[in-house]
Amino acid sequence: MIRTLEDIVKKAQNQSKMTLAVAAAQDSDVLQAVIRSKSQGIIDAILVGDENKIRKIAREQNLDIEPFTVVNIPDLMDSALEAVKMVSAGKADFVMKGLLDTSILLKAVLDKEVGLRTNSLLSHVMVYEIPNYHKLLFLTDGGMNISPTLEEKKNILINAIAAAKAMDNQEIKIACLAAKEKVNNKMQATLDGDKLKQMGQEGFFGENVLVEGPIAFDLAVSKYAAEIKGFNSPVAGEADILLVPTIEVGNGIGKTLSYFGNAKSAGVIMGAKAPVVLVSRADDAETKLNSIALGSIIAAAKQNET
Ligand code: COD
Repeated sequence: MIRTLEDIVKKAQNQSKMTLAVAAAQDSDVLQAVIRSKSQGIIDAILVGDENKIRKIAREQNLDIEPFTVVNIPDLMDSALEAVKMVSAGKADFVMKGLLDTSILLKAVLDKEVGLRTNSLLSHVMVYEIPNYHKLLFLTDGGMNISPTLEEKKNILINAIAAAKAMDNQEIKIACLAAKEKVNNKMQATLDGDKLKQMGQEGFFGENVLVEGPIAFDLAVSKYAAEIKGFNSPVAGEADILLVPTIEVGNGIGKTLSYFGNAKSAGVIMGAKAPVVLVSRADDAETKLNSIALGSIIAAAKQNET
């Protein structure tokens, strides 16, 4: 069972090597992560972006980018479109964000001609290794869907379940977060959590998937808190996936885990033809390497589906 981000890296090392297309690769941490991923046998890569800047960073920081093809496209939108096009054309298996705004890359991914759209909703999944939690915690969606409807939350869960399954999770426990466990008509998160739980009970999300909701953060991750509050659920203190009601909640929980909880993380967009590695510019090279490993496992899993 995969319990740490290191296990994810090991799994990626033991599968067939995927090719990564990096959009706007002129970023020191991105280049370092790509070089380390290559030297650890996880990926091959194509660097799309401002070639002068890419080579200058490599020279100044003594980074060996010789193993990689560099495609010179300085314009950010064009570089995102080209990286995405490489995946659509089968020249690469997945795509990663370099030094550009998230929304630019997402627009390229959603491009009707060259993008990676499917009939599914695209959504962001983060995976956290937290020192005082006993397993990996998946958090969704703190990166793409701004204020999802119930229907969108259902699809966000389908994507997160696929990510957890690709990490070999056999039984998946989902907490639909809200501020309390009782339904309150004025709190949309409680209404949606209740409906998603019902759908889970009806088997909508498949076998071995338990959905709890509405449920507050403390009860989702702490059996002690659940016991004290008399809340009985197999998901209490055992959540694998946290579904958040809005992007701000997801972003806030994620950043809190990283900055105050010493969590390590990896992140990816699910639901497209191939995974999109979406990391924050402030993330270090290790987080970027973890995300590349996560993306490569999901890329391989998607290819095995077809
Ligand atoms: N999945 C599938 N299709 C989508 C999705 C999605 N999640 N979002 C939009 N689309 C499709 C729509 O159906 C439509 O056909 C087209 O894309 C454009 O839709 P718009 O006009 O609603 O979308 P955009 O292009 O204005 O914005 C889409 C973004 C994903 C860029 C937008 O939702 C966004 O900026 N999200 C927040 C990203 C962000 O800033 N994250 C910050 C933390 S990292």
